Amino acid sequence: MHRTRTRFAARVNRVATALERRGVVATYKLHDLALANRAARHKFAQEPPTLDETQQRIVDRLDTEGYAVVPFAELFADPAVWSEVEAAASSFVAETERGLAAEGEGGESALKRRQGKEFVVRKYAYGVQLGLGDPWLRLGVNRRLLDVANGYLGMWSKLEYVDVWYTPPVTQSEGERRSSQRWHRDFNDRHLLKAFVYLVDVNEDTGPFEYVPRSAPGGELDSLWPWRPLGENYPPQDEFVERIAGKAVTFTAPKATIIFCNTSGFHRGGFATGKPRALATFTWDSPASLKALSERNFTFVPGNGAALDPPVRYALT
Ligand SMILES: O=C(O)CCC(=O)C(=O)O
Repeated sequence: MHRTRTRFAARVNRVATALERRGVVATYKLHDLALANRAARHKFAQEPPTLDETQQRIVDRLDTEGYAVVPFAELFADPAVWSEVEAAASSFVAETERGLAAEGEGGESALKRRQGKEFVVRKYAYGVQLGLGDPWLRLGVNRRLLDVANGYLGMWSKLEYVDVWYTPPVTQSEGERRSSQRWHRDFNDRHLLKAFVYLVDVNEDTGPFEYVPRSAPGGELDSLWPWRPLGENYPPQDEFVERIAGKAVTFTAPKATIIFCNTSGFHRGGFATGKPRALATFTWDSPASLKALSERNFTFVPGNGAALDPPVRYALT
């Protein structure tokens, strides 16, 4: 009796989960084709960003390869922008290293980690309230970046994620790559752009980001374990490595480099073996993603009522 009931419950659960998955996929497709993304594309067509030569070069490269790399100073001519980023990065790194030292001595810390990705210490993780007084949020909607995101996605995008990550080198006992250190496609959206801003020099033993060019939807490698809403996004790693046969690019680069990437294509990173890695990361995606597939990691708290540029307001709300 107990076995029968248990089997029945498991079946109900499976059916419910399958129905729920189908609902999520249908909602995503509907918003992509007809509702939210259509409105976002219309806004973009009515008020497209004016890109300068550097921004246009980034968008063109994203269009063909799915990634683009640019020194921070090339996109932000005003050195004060980097100074502010550097100061905020130093205090996050110092705070994190104090917390890690305390943990090493058996003490407690307030460091933020996520289950399954404990190897990364995060400044914000999820559920944080941010206003434009926050330097990282301000950077995520700075028009130098936001206009690239919107120009590439061909719509007014949503800023979905903003955070700063510190990845200490793996210990001997951790050994193997886990989670996003393995090759995968991001689940969030097919209309997806991430930026990684390196806050330290990143070489082979600092856990560089890696990417397979042209593997995002629309690229010539998109049929390789293709992106699907709620699809299987971690392929068998051995087979994957055999099939991409040296096509991946490894982003070793100095501090103050920005890597833009459509991470619905294949990527991995953060497997630091020698030195800690620190970076800021931003995700812009389509409103359809927020309706069905993803969750923002922050809530925007408007400030003193100063008017925001329409694309900035759209990105934050
Ligand atoms: O940490 C990295 O370099 C990779 C991160 C990643 O896989 C992601 O943000 O989707």
